[in-house]
Amino acid sequence: MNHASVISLFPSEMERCRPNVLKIRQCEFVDSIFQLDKLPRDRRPQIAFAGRSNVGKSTLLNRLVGHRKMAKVSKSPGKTRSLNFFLVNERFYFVDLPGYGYARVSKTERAGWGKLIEGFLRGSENLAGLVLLLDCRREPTNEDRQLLSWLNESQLPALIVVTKADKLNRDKVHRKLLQVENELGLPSIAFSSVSGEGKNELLAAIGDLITVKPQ
Ligand SMILES: Nc1nc2c(ncn2[C@@H]2O[C@H](COP(=O)(O)OP(=O)(O)O)[C@@H](O)[C@H]2O)c(=O)[nH]1
Ligand SMILES: [Mg+2]
Repeated sequence: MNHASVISLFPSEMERCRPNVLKIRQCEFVDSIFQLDKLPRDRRPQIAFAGRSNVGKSTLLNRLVGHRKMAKVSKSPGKTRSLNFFLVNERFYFVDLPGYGYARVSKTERAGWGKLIEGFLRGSENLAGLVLLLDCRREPTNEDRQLLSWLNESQLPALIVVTKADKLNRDKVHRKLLQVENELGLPSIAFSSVSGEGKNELLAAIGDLITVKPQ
């Protein structure tokens, strides 16, 4: 049985096998970056979160850190176009990347974000991995695949979070996880910010990403 099926059938069993679930004690907004030369200079590892707009990224981040402050910052005017850095437990950063896939954004603006995200995923020395969010009812887009290919050049790990898992029955969610794993070749976790499903699993996976980052 592969990873995805274990998770979706026996989440509590899985969580018992992962005693090192990361506990988020503290999370503070540090900076919004519009240019790559302004990245934080310290060596603490960074975990990036990406996904098309409306995928549930703000809601997931709130759920992970346990309060609303984080996504409030990320939603404030101007900061939806920047890389937003949050220091967690004074130990590592969560980096909230701009959502993509908006029809209303101009081509020029989109190209600008693309460059920023591409530069970051290809070049950030302290990036430890990417969490890519996909809506359980949608297919991965070209932009989703593009992000993964930029990251791949740096040979950094990524994992997929299939969001809004409460919108489908268990069987369909399970099939979606398998489909995503097959298509993208990455581990996937089902997540619902309504039920809290997947939260501990995701925290454990993030804990692994931070720990395995070579120095
Ligand atoms: N049912 C359900 N709705 C969700 C979930 N996560 C987010 N949403 C809803 O999806 C919409 C977009 O969420 P948001 O977090 O703002 O998406 P973002 O644009 O990726 O930051 C909002 O109406 C949320 O309430 C979830 O796990 N389950
Ligand atoms: Mg958002």
